[in-house]
Amino acid sequence: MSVVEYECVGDIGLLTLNNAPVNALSHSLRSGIVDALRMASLDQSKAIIIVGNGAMFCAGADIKEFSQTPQAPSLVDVTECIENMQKPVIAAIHGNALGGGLELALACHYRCALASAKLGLPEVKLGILPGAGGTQRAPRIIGLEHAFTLITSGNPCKAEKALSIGLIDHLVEHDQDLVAAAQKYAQQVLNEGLPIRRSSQSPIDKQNIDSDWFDKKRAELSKRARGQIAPQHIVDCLEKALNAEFVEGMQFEREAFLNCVTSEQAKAMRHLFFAQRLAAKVKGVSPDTSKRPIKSVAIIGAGTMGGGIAMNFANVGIPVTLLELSAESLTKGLQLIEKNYAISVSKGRLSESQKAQRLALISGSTSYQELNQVDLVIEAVFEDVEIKKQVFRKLDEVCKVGAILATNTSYQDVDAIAQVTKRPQDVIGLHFFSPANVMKLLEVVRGAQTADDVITTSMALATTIAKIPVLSGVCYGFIGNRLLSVYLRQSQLCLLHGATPEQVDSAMTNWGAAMGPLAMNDLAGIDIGFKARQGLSDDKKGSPEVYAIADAMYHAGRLGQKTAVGYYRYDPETRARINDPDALAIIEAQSAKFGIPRNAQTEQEILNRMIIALVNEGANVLHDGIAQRSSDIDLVYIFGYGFPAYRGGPMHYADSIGTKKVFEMVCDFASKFGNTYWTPSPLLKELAEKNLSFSDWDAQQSNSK
Ligand code: T1G
Repeated sequence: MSVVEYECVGDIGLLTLNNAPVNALSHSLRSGIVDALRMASLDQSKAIIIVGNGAMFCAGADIKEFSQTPQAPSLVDVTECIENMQKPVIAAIHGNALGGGLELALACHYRCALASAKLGLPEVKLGILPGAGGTQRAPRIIGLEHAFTLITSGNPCKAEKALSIGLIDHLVEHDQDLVAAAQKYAQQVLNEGLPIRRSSQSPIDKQNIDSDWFDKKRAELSKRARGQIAPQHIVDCLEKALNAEFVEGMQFEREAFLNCVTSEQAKAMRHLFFAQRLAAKVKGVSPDTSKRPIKSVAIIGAGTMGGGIAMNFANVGIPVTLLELSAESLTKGLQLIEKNYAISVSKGRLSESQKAQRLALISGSTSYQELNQVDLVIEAVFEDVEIKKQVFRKLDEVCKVGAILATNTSYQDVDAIAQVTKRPQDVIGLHFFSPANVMKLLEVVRGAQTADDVITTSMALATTIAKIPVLSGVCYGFIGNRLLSVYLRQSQLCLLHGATPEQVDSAMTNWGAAMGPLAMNDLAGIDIGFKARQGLSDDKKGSPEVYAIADAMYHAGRLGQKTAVGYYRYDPETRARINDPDALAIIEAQSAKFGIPRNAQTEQEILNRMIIALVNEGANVLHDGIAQRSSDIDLVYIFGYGFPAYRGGPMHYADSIGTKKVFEMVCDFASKFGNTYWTPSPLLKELAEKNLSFSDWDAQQSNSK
């Protein structure tokens, strides 16, 4: 079956894109389109429709070809070929028209779409920009303001919105046959003698575009997309579109595109694109493994986490029962959920009726008996393993055969929890991140006896509730928190050795992290970390100086934002973070107490201590078989811990430095600070010696299965 099919039906030519699964514009598809258009230009057709076969119109350029030598015809050639046709060309869109797929449609003279279709230019999420005329045609069709939003957000817009901003010309109702409707629309274009409308020749509406419009947009993006290069290039391209001829604008866009696509940022974001698709695959478990139906869910504990978790299921139409010990705490929990939905309504992200629909799916209970028919239970009670075991004994008594029993623990031993039930094969960890209704990451923790269908059901369910699933084995803190503990430890040791809180945090935020470790501690509450450490065995706690500063903050009543003082002082009005000499005094006192000299540290050294420690522990997590692949660890840190996507995650960042260099850095730190906390991971050592990268290791592992 060829990737392009063309037939002339009456006087309408029908060109079908046929490159499953997403009609990615590979070289063969681009060539096929040009050949078919050449055919159409010579046959008796009076108009041509371009439509996609399968799930969607077109998902854009073939991302897999980015690292290959470009082959003609390019996508720009294809769009020129379409626009220069002497017969009206109409795009008939269903499913997704994204990136180059939408650029293809923008080169068409008219566009119609099914009401369920989505249209977008998501290139910025790959660290690039639309490279086939999107930055030049979009502003000519929908104006600069809408083009700016569409291209810099990268988020798709629904067909109805697309019609309202002029991105499409004709909406086809859900229940209609798209091709038939498009043929009828094409006939209407012909009958009404509508012109061949070439968007490259349309002027850009300058209304409301005052002289500093572009600079205002640049300033807005330097906040919203801090550290990213592509968004700034996009504004440059839009400015060129306004101030230059189309051909010159296309040339400018081409150069900007090439600049971005070869950048480290684009490589990092492409890595994440494919990492997300890989993460859902579980080694050793056949993708055909059956899945248990999840039509109803119960959450034990209506606290902040329980409420947020419940919202994820109600958001996708799955009824949820929230269980609490008392009616009072249940009411509190339900009120918090209502408040969260009300905030979404106030921000225009949700309609009142959607809010009502979702709240109607969330019910409360104080009786375990009422959970005897649910398909999945997620325990989200206080982080104490004995309390969790009590809950699981109860669930084991009341839940139906085949129900999945999950724990939202962030650290505890899932196997120990499973052991208190007579059905450990039905027990799994589903570790959500706070706020659970917002954070995209879901660590799926497979226990030693967790059944394959429980794993595949949980991985698929994560996608259903719009989460990114990452599979983890059982160890203290799983993937994310196990690495976090070595990262936070280094942040404390940097303070002891002479850094200030601001130096530690800005090392991470200047690297692109949303927040530094100490500001994060102040936000989460220094008491949380302190109490968690009390439950740790000495070997996990580490030597007394490691958390001496954090403990001193706790004992000084400096718990962070909740007490307006922690590693920083917080302005009572604005909550602005202020450097606090009192905090520094506490830090210096602990250095003195342990006889540790305070020396100046460069920002790079502070950054390296935290990131390289995290990478080294990442290698241990791979070596111990806790994580399936290094790209999974990258997803955990991007979608669970606010690491910058344009760095690709800690393991990808390590590959950009080179495992040999990373190994040497670990050894240097060991010689400088001792190897208590700087023992090179055996896997890191092996990769360095063999001059292999972590992604080489991933590939080897996936080939060895
Ligand atoms: N290129 C290559 N492969 C792609 C692809 C693409 N554009 N899109 C998807 N795939 C693969 C994907 O890896 C997976 O493979 C399979 O298709 C199904 O995808 C010049 C330069 C369309 C919303 O950013 O957002 O155009 O894992 O599991 O959940 O301006 O895929 O099965 O082997 O994601 O239903 C811009 C990217 C490109 C859209 C469907 N386009 N794709 O989601 O399926 S840059 C994008 C998506 C560009 C021009 C520039 C999603 C989807 P495998 P999937 P899905």
